[in-house]
Amino acid sequence: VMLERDLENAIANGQLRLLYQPKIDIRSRRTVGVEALVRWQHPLLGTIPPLKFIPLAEKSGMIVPIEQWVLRTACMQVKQWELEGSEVVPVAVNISQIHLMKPDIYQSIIDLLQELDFPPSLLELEITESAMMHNEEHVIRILENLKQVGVSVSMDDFGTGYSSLSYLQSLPIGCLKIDRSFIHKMATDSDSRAIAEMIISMAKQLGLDIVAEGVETEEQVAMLRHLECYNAQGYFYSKPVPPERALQQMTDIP
Ligand code: G
Ligand code: G
Ligand code: MN
Ligand code: NA
Repeated sequence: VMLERDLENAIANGQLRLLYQPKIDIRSRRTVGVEALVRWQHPLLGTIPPLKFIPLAEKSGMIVPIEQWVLRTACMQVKQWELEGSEVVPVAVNISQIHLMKPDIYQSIIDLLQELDFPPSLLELEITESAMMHNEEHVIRILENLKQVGVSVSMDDFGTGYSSLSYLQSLPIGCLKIDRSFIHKMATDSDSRAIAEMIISMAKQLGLDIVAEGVETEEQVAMLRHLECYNAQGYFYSKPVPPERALQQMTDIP
């Protein structure tokens, strides 16, 4: 309860910050996008990870203002990086199911993009497979509207949510992110490798981009290359880092 009250003031008190994890093209090793990940700097408890406070925020409804803050901050950061001489790459923001279900989510994103004069094509939303499976009509309508204006949507943690193939086909998404559990076990477990392989070939058939999550080893990179999955995210390349470090990674020639 105390933590919940603290969370209500976290935005106003400037206690939230964003880290950015690059998405890498494994062929060129260049950053092709970044994912914004929120952290809560609690004055007494130190850094509280999202796995602890996101569920709390979802229960209290605080998740909506938090993710609005994340969206605004991430878009402003991209403009800032551009001012600092970086090539711009799209920024991805995680959107929770609670937020996705808000009737006005589309309009609030449009309003923000207009206010910041931010190119919609540089914003990507990551929505978990399970979050997309509630109120399918609403989800499809929102995603279609977003696609119309150029905001792209990725399905996060794909492979863990049991969505049907026909639903997947009906969703206007641009990208599947293969859940890191499959990538983690890929080298040692032939079933996980088979699942990853199947997801990759299915994504290709459906014309979807694909990102492998949680890539930690050279061996996994080699397997992904063999499967012709060229986008990866994970500790092998970089953990989530502060904006200055992310800028460095984007401007470094690998
Ligand atoms: O960064 P870290 O590995 O600690 O993130 C843990 C989980 O928290 C991940 O599943 C990530 O998607 C989620 N997360 C991070 N930032 C946000 C956010 O702004 N909104 C939502 N819904 N989830 C987030
Ligand atoms: O659920 P989502 O994909 O949004 O979670 C992203 C989080 O996953 C990141 O914030 C990060 O902390 C975590 N993560 C990123 N790369 C790796 C990795 O290589 N290994 C593990 N175990 N976790 C990772
Ligand atoms: Mn994500
Ligand atoms: Na994920």
